[in-house]
Amino acid sequence: MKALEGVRILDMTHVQSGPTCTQLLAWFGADVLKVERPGVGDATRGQLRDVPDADSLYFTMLNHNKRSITLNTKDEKGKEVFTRLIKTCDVMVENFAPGALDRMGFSWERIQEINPRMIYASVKGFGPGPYSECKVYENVAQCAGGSASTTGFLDGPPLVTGAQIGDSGTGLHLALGIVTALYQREHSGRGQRVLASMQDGVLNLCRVKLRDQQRLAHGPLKEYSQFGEGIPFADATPRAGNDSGGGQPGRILKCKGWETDANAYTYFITQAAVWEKICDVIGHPEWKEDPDFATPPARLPRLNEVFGAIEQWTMTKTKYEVMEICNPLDIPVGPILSMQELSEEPSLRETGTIVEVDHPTRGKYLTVGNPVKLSDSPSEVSRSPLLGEHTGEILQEVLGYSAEEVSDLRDAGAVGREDCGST
Ligand code: CAO
Repeated sequence: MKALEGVRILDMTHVQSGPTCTQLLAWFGADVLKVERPGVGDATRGQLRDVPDADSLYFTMLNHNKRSITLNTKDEKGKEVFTRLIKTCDVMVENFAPGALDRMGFSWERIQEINPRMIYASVKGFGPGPYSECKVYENVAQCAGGSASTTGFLDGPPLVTGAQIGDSGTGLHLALGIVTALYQREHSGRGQRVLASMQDGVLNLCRVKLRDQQRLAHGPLKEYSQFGEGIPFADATPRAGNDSGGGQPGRILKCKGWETDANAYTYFITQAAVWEKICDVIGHPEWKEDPDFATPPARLPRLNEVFGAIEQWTMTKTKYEVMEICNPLDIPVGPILSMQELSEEPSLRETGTIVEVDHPTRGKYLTVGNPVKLSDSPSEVSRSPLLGEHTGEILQEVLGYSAEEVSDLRDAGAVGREDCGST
């Protein structure tokens, strides 16, 4: 048994945020039925293609362990099929532009009429308010959720981060909302509406910056490098480069080979508890007793000097040597790992965090597996479905249509011709 076995998901998601959520639910064992427009499908199937005529990595890496049915939900016969899917499923997930499901004729009220136990979960760019009707993509969410204004260097423009905190981050939030609603349904017997907005999701992940916004009212942020550099703080939480966000100052420092290797760097944290060991390692044992360096408050105005000295040491070592020396001493450091290094890391393959998948039209490729490991519900990654691959199977086995009825639906254009399958 998988944790979510028996839970059936009506997956109306596309692009990244919604598909991340339903992929997670599929990894936990839910039966995810991905509904796609006949002949078109999720737009990401054709975006950033690297292999001609094969589903893109963008699509495959977000849609593992799902079944695909092509269905025109704007066609009258298609709507009948869609209604039967709503009756049969436990959860419906969508991330269309605001109002798309209502325009199809499936408002929350209508969905409740069809299936009062249905959990109807949505990702939207913004929650209720002035921007609720806006279409939103990843970087817009990063900007609107506070991430961009607090990322980058003080003397540079706002920056977006490569981590997809707006899309995949909100997908994670939504998945939590869905399983929580499923749990409540055990007691209430009723479904409910679940909304995760991308702005809310990003802001939730940026909460330490909202913390700092309020601390600013009580004085400068002493752990920010600009404090030691004598640069006054303005009214809003500033960009802090690679400064550590917590109370233990840290920075990215050069390592041996940095001149030619873009990732020959380490993150180094001067945790107070191991300060004396750091002094010994970097060859400054005198700092242990020096009142200018011996205590965390004394060091805060001198972080440039402190990290300058540590970098003189890290530049004599590779990022892996820094790790090997510091780890046994409990000094928190971390190498800057490239995607190439991560994809070749054996331990990540062993845990299923990175897996190789075979696909009938594109061949073998790497993807991330489930980042959340359950001891009683291990996740196996199976390839993403071809467009409409399971249309016939879902219509007959899940919804109980006869082979003849399936042919009629196909001839009427309510479902796609891609399916073939058992029909
Ligand atoms: N049959 C018939 N019609 C279908 C269908 C089906 N199976 N599936 C989708 N459609 C229709 C929808 O009904 C909608 O039609 P209308 O505009 O006439 O109502 C249309 O296809 C697609 O809707 P969309 O506006 O959502 O698509 P888009 O490409 O223009 O916008 C996006 C994409 C992501 C900007 C928008 O969906 C959005 O803002 N979503 C919410 C926020 C979000 O999730 N963003 C993250 C995306 S990942 O970066």
